[in-house]
Order: sequence, then structure tokens, then C-alpha cells
Amino acid sequence: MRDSMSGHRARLAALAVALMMASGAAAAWELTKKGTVISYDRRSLMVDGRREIFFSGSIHYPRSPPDMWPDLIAKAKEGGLNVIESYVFWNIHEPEKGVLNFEGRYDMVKFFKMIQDNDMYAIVRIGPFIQAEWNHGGLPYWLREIPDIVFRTNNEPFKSHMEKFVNLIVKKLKDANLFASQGGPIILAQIENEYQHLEAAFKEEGTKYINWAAKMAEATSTGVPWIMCKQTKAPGEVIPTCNGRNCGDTWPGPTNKTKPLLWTENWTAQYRVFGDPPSQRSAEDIAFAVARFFSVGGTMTNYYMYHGGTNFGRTAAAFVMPKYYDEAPLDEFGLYKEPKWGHLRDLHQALKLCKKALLWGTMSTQPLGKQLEARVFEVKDQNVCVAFLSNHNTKDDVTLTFRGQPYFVPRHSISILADCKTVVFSTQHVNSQHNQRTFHFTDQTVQNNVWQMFDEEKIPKYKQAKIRTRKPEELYNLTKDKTDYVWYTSSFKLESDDMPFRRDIRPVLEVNSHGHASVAFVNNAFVGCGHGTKMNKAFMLQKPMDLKKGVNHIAVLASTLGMMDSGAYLEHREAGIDRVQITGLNAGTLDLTNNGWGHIVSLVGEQKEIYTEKGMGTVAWKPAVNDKPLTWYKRNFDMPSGDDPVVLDLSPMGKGMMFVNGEGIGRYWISYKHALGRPSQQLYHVPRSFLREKNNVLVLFEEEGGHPEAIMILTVKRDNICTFMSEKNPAHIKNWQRQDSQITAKGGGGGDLKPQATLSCPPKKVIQQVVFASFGNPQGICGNYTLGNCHTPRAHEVAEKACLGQRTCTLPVSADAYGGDLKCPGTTATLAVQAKCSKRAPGAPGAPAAAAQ
Ligand SMILES: *[C@@H]1O[C@H](CO)[C@@H](O)[C@H](O)[C@H]1NC(C)=O
Ligand SMILES: *[C@@H]1O[C@H](CO)[C@@H](O)[C@H](O)[C@H]1NC(C)=O
Ligand SMILES: *[C@@H]1O[C@H](CO)[C@@H](O)[C@H](O)[C@H]1NC(C)=O
Ligand SMILES: CC(=O)N[C@H]1CO[C@H](CO)[C@@H](O)[C@@H]1O
Repeated sequence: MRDSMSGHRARLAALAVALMMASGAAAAWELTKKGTVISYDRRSLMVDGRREIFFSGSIHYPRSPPDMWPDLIAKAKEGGLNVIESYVFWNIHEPEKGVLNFEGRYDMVKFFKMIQDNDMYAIVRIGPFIQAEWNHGGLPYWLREIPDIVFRTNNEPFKSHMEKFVNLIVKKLKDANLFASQGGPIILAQIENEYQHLEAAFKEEGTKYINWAAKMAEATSTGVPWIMCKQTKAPGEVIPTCNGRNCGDTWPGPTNKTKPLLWTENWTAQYRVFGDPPSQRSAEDIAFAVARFFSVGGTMTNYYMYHGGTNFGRTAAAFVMPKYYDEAPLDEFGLYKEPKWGHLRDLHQALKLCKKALLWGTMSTQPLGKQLEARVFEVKDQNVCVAFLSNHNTKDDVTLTFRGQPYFVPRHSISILADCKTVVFSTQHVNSQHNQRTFHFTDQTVQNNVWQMFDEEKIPKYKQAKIRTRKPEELYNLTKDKTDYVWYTSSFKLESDDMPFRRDIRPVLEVNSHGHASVAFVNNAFVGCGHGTKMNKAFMLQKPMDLKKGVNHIAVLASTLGMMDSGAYLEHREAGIDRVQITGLNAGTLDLTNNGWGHIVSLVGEQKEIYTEKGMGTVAWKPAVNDKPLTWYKRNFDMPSGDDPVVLDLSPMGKGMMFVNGEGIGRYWISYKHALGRPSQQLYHVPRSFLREKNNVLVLFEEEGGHPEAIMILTVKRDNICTFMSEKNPAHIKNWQRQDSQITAKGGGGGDLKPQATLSCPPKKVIQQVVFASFGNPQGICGNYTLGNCHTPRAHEVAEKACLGQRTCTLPVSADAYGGDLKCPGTTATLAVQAKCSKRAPGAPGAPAAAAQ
């Protein structure tokens, strides 16, 4: 009887387990729903009372379409991140006071849920001032119209709107159970953004404001800590965090010694504005900065950006290009930018291997010579130890001695010794692969390259303008940030003795502007273009022109490149034209500033929305003609086959904005060349989710004149993969494991593993060709390696044998594998291989169209 009872119970228990397994997802949800306590001490943030290290990356949901999010998040996780961070963007969520939008790219809740589905943590940076190279720093335009408002200081109107928005966002996140305290992914929330320098500008009002902001935030009771970035003294329990390039060296950490060292913005490159030359930050330098930060006690870093994405439509701040942090570990299109992505993945793996020592060890520093030091974390009685050997000298490699052993430490590098003996990672030795980005023609877009145009022409006259003032009116006051464009018009009369008495003297039009660009016409004739720069927004357009006796008409189309996103008194920043005069007249200078000005807000094409399918039919399109200013152009095209990302090469154009199927894809600007004589951005992303199979409509508004038929629609690949690895590299981090306190080689191999190179194709592709292989002293970069004067005989053959037809292959970095004997003493031998990946089925890929960028 008893036995039978217990048997019954056992069966019931088994049934319960089976049920739980059957509804696995629900069971996991039940478990996490309990919620997690996020707290902190001086060493780190703590999850349910346990210290943890965090590798975070910024991915901003409105900067890529939702169908890219799953891949971006998965690749971030694969890159060793356990946190994703995003700002919240007030001006897209509340474009008009009280009108909310959380749809599509703006679906913040969906984004954070997706992070949770990937078992990652999240940081939400509410701001609501965010800067972020985002239009108006995220603040909606309508805030400017609130009477007596002063942004970001102890100002009641600003504070009450800010509080309302913060509460709205917190409620939305709470309703979706997204805070860790509710079982959600969000472990930290940010209030304000880099306030410290404004606090100085606003003096005690600034201090009052920031203290109020901290209290207001904490009163929302999210159950997770709040942070303030670039704010050494954050009030109360708010954690101050560092933003910068080298927080390990430039930041002493919170002055309140009960708070941990967290790094919220570690710039992976430099964001770019129109006029900037290319910017790079090497994988080695970022790895150095992160290793340095952990070696001085940091326990969380955030890559700004991990994926930058695109500033679609009119979302970019003044002068900021659509392409945002394309140099990040995942490029604008979400493709792995190697070796940055892989080298940081390896660094994360190395630091995770040392987690116990990092979080519970006692920190000590040991100088090892000029600009050389060891930083050690050790739990003595448990024999758990990690050492960071750093060489801060940027010129010389050194071999130094640590605990009786010699270590080669290259210039500007840190070696991580996972048990204070074994080098598992060196910031300067890149073991991960490299790759090259290429751009390709597609059949679908080369066909039917037929353009039509609609002339914006109809240069307006003063009489037609309804908004009239004595002086030119400020631009934002007129546009209310609904368009970039305003016409400024004025008419004036000249008598014959006003005219220059010599025919070869032409009068000069001088238009002073607060920014950012303008195109001028006189009596319907094009006079010229002018523009400011990010550093000097104000500029003067100064061009000779022809005037006539009698009434003359001036029309200037002034435009903005977005609103400013930083500094105090943002609500007072101005754009548009300011003072106008004409020089070179017989009577001297004619000042037209107070002549009476008429204003027309936005273009005809904008008013009729001719970039949408509905609006397109309301105007008459004609066959396209080149080199016409103020012209709308359109063409149809079919979607390129395959799934490679799509870009427009706009190099034959001047300046303007672009739309695909009615979606704004950004402002373009080719005519403004940077110091090296090239446009800052020539290729513009068109997300595939904006496209359909057939008959897509591309519409451009061109301000200055261009050659639309020379525009190319291309696809993007990173299918050329490479390795470039010296025999001095430590063995790859993935070959090491921790057993108790010991670091051992996986699958045996002793303590002296040789470095190995791994090549790996993007998903669904295999190595089709070994383009280059050399073991010796090859040179160059991925896509263009050349043989040195010294190499082993069989590198190509060995690489083909190991790699052809494979998604991933591994190659040894030692002479004996490639036919031995390298007859060039004194060189450190290097393996360089370039391979080409493609879909298993042959065919499809077109020939490269443009050089790699
Ligand atoms: C220091 O931080 C602790 C922990 O958050 C907090 O309770 C305390 O108020 C802070 N001290 C000061 C002077 O702000
Ligand atoms: C903008 O408009 C507001 C309200 O109409 C006015 O007070 C302000 O002076 C204007 N700003 C400029 C720069 O003209
Ligand atoms: C390839 O590299 C060589 C020298 O290493 C250089 O002269 C050549 O211009 C490069 N070619 C390309 C296409 O970049
Ligand atoms: C995005 C950004 O603000 N980048 C900064 C990164 O760090 C460098 C050097 O400290 C600054 O000059 C940049 O402005």
C-alpha cells in the first residue's frame, strides 16, 4: 500500500516535470518573472547580491528597421556582450505635444523584449536630453514654444515636461515588465546626459536641477539603479559613469567610494559630420582601452556604438551624416567589421575567464620599468589570480620579467595573464580574422535606369509670400522643424544712376546667414550656393549677379541640416538668413536687411508630398535633364536579388534629400568635400525592408544640380576574409579553459600552444577560393596582400586543402606546416591568407563595382 502510494507520488512528480518541459518557455518566464535585485558596491553592479562583469554595446532602435534587430542583437551576443544599451528618443515618440508614436522603428518595448529573448541585459538611457548626434538632442520642437522655458536647468516649465515624459517612459517599460526588478532585462536607467559642463554654465541653478533630476528619477521606483554619465559627483544613490576614449587613464572613478567604476560610452570611432574625413579607431586601441579600464578596477564597459546604423529622414543633428558610426564592430549594414568585432569578442572571452579574480581579488600594482606595470587581482588563499602587463610606450616593444618569467609585451599593449602565468590575450596581437567590404552591381537595378524630373522652379516673389516681416525671420520659428527649407524673398527698385557705370563691373549679392546652407536667385537666375560648417554654422554667400533698372527680385532658399544637439540654451539656436546687402552699385552698398521680406515655408514638392505614391501623381513629370538646381528626380527599380544590403552611390549628385517608397532615407551631400578632396558620405543605405520585389520608387530632391542617370544602386558584401597573424601571437583565447584555479589548454597540448588562424565565412556561405596565402614576410591589408622577399613554398596549397568548400577552417601559424625552413633569419614570420566566400550554389554574385570603403 505504502509503496504504491509513493509510486503514485513519483508518477505525479514525473508528470509535473514533463509538463514543465513541454511548456518550457512559460516555465522559464515564471522563473524570471520573480525579478532580480540589482544593487552595487565599489567593485561592481550586483545581480541578486552577486558581483558581475558587463560588456555592453549601444544599438539605437530608431537607427535601423525592426527586421534588422534580431540579427544585430544575436551578433552582439555572439561578440560576447551581455548588455545592450539604447537611448530613448523623445522627439520621435512625441512629435506633437500629447501625440505619441511607438510604432515600427520606434517600438522601444519590442526592442527591449527582443534583448530579453536573447537572455541579455539592457540599459535604458532616458535622458530625456540625449545629444546622441540626434536632431535637437532628442528634445521635441514644441518644447521651444512653451512660454518661459529654459532647457536643462532649474526651470519649472522644462522640469514639469521632463518629469511627465520620464514618467511616461518608465510606465511603458513597467507595464511591459521590462525592469530587472520585474523579471525584465533592464538593469540600469539613465537620467540626463553629460550634464557636468552645463552645470558649470548654469551655476547653482544647474546644481539644483541635477539634484532635482536625481530625486525625480528615483521617485519613479523602477527598482534598478539610476546612472548619470560624465558626471563625477552624482547625487545620492545615482551612479556617475565615464564617457570617453580612455576612461582607464583619464577618470579616477566616482568620488563616493561606495560606487563602482562603470564606463557608459567608449567611443569605437568618432561620429562624423558632413565635411569630416574618414575616422578610424583600431581594434587594438579599443581593446587596449577596455583592458586598461578593467585593470584599474572597472567592471562594465559600453561600446558607443556597437552598431551605429542610419539617421533616416530628418533625424540627424545639425551636419551629422545619415551613416552613423559605420566604423563600429557591426557596420552600418549590420555586417561584421573585422577585425574589430572578433578582437573584442576575444577580449571579452579572456576577461570572462578571469572573472573570479577580477571581482573578488585584491588589487595591487607593480611598476616594472618606465611606462611598464603589472596590475594584479588575486584571491590568495584560493590561488585565483589575473595579471595585466601593460606597456604604455607607443614606440618600443619590450620583453619584461614578471614573477620570474619573461614576457614579450608589444608597444601600446596589455597582455592578460589568466592565472598570472599564461598569456591568453594581447591587445596588440589580433587573432581574429579581417575582412574587406565590396560593392556590387545587380542586374535588377542596372536595367530601366530611366529618370524623370519635376522642376521646383517657380522662384517665388515677395508678393506671393504670406508671411511678411521687415527683417528676415528666424528659420526654425518658421519651419517648426517640419521641413528643412524656407524661401526668403524681397523686391527692390533701382534707378539707372544706381547701376554700375562700367559694364564689366557686376554687383555682388551678400547674404549673411546663421546657417546652414542657401541657394540664391536674382530675377529668376541662379546666382550661387553657400553653406556653413559644423564648427562655423554662420556663413556669408557672396556672389556676383546681374541687376536691371526697375524692380529686381531676390529669392534665397535657406535650409538647415538639422537642429543642434548640444550646449546650454539649445532653445535659442538660430538658422536662416540674417543680413542681406548688395555691393558694387554706383551708389555704393545697398543694405536690404530692413527692406521687407516675404517667407514661404517648405518646397512645392514637399507640400504636395510628391515623394509618396499618392502625391506623385499631382504634378507633371518630364524626362530628366542634368545640372538643374532645385529639381526633384525619380526612377523605378526592382529589388536586387539575394539578401545583401543595398546602397545608393550618389557621387554624381550635389546636395539634397532622398526617399524610397515614400520613406525618408536621409539628407545627402556630395558637393561638400573634406580635406582629402572627397565627399564625407557617398554611399547611402536603403534598408531592404523599405523595398518590395518590383517597382520601387526612388525620389531625390537635388538643390544644386547633378547627373541622376549616373547614380548606382549597389549591394554590399564582406565576403573577402583574411588572416594576418604573426608567430608571436599568443594561442587563441578559445584554446584555453579554466579548471579550478588552473588555466589549461583545451584537449591537452600542454602550456605552450602555438597560435592558430581561423577563417570563417558569413552565415550560409563557404570558402570558394583562396586568393592569397603566404607564410613569411607578406605585406598589405585584407584585399591587397603582397608577397615579401621570404616565404615558405607550400602556403597556398595547404590553405586550399584546409579551407576550400568549408564555412570555417583553421590554419597553424608555424613554418613546418607550410614546407618548413624560412630562410630569412631575424624576421618574425607572419601568415597572411585571403579567401573569398560565396553561397554554395554558384552564379549570382556580380563583379565588384566600386573600391572597398
Ligand atoms: C554615497 O553613496 C551611497 C550609496 O549609494 C549613498 O547612500 C550615499 O548617500 C552617498 N553619499 C553621498 C555623500 O552622496
Ligand atoms: C521666434 O518666435 C517667438 C515667438 O513668436 C519670438 O518670441 C522669438 O523672438 C522668435 N525668435 C526669433 C529669433 O526671431
Ligand atoms: C596594393 O598595395 C600596394 C603596396 O602594398 C599598393 O602600391 C597598391 O596601390 C595597392 N593596391 C590597391 C588597389 O589598393
Ligand atoms: C562622440 C564624441 O564625443 N567623441 C569624443 C571622443 O573622444 C575624443 C577625444 O577625447 C573627443 O575629441 C570626441 O569629441
